[in-house]
Amino acid sequence: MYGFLIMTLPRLYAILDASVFQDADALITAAKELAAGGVTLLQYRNKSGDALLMLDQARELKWLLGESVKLIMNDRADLCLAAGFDGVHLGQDDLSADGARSVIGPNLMLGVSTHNPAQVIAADQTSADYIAIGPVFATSSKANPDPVIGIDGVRAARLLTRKPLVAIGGITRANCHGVVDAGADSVAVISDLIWDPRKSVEEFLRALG
Ligand code: TZP
Ligand code: MG
Repeated sequence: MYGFLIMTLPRLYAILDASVFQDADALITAAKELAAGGVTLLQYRNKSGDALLMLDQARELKWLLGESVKLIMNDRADLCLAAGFDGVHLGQDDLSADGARSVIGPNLMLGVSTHNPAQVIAADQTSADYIAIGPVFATSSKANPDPVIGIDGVRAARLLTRKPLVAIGGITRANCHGVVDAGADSVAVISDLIWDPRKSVEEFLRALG
């Protein structure tokens, strides 16, 4: 978006982490339930390193949900394009934001994970469309997570960027309201959407409304 068009993110940003599910059927079932509950922004996260499997699952998600849900590929700009996704989400160890931008072009969505104020300031200078900050609370969904930043970390990040801010890490139906109060535009969630995804999404949307 290159600084002239600030997009609006939905309050809830669901993350479908392949490692949580026993098989592809379970993953696809969960994705459909998330969409049925009202999810409109969904990240596909698969840390297996199996690009063939990722592309296969991503294409199925696109075919099933592509009309109603914006789909974001974690880590891989190439697979974002190959699957016809709407954007890519990068960590600090992935391709740089501007490198990924040159792969995906000007129109697809680009997000960057940050974990401290210096990273927020750096990401703010890039062509990223949104900045994720976290972990806000303790999380067991990420290997070797950075230190927890707490609600105060969200507040600090809010002061450092005008880009849409996504809070992530340990966010639940019970604590999401406080995270948005601290300045997050959206909350990204893995674990608190796993059990009964449709009901969980509905409760998140009520809590965030
Ligand atoms: N990045 C920072 S925390 C996190 C990622 C991918 C995991 C979020 O998962 P959960 O289960 O919602 O804490
Ligand atoms: Mg990554």
